[in-house]
Amino acid sequence: MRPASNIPETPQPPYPLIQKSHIVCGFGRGSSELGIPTANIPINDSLNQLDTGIYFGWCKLEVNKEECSKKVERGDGNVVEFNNGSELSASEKDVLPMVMSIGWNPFYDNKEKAAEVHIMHKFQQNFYGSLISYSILGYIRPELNYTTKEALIEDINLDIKIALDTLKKESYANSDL
Ligand code: ADP
Ligand code: RBF
Ligand code: MG
Repeated sequence: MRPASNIPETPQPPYPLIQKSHIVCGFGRGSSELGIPTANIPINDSLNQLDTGIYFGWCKLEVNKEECSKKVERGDGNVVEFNNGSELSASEKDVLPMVMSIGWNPFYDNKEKAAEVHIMHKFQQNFYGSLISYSILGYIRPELNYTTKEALIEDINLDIKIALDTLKKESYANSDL
């Protein structure tokens, strides 16, 4: 059973936590297995200091002009071409709501810690290699294990609802991005 999320009326320190990173590829499981794509972010010192679990906030994508186009073999064996965000439309570069998972994905028993952002927006194309600025505004719950994939998907959808409901509030509207 997931614990209740006691989200305060306004963001409390250490939030907002603002960072910028580039997007890497993982196993490709988010979209193919769960139908919930996640933009994976390399773990750094400050992400490592956070409790593992599910967070929410805002993010903003940006073309990564420094990066040249490359093809990378993803964890599932598929080769993905990095477009570095060059295909993003103007509205896809707006500030968008997100949920973020940091940890070991107990359901998949990952050997490496991962940080992944699901953006609540339907994108026309992937954006591997682009830059992402994000502002974490709160914590929803710890990572859990599940007996079925459907139960994991259901909980992720509840996280998305909690995030969107909270981000509607005036006190959570400012992304600082
Ligand atoms: P991976 O394991 O490589 O992260 P995913 O299946 O999780 O594979 O897919 C992630 C990729 O899908 C992201 O890097 C991004 O380019 C793209 N993508 C498309 N829509 C979204 C979305 N709404 N949120 C996050 N990433 C998305
Ligand atoms: N994986 C887990 O094993 N347990 C979880 O409780 C869990 N919660 C998640 C919540 C959200 C909002 C998101 C975006 C992902 C979550 N994941 C969780 C990670 C999920 O397993 C991962 O995104 C896929 O394996 C694709 O990498
Ligand atoms: Mg992913």
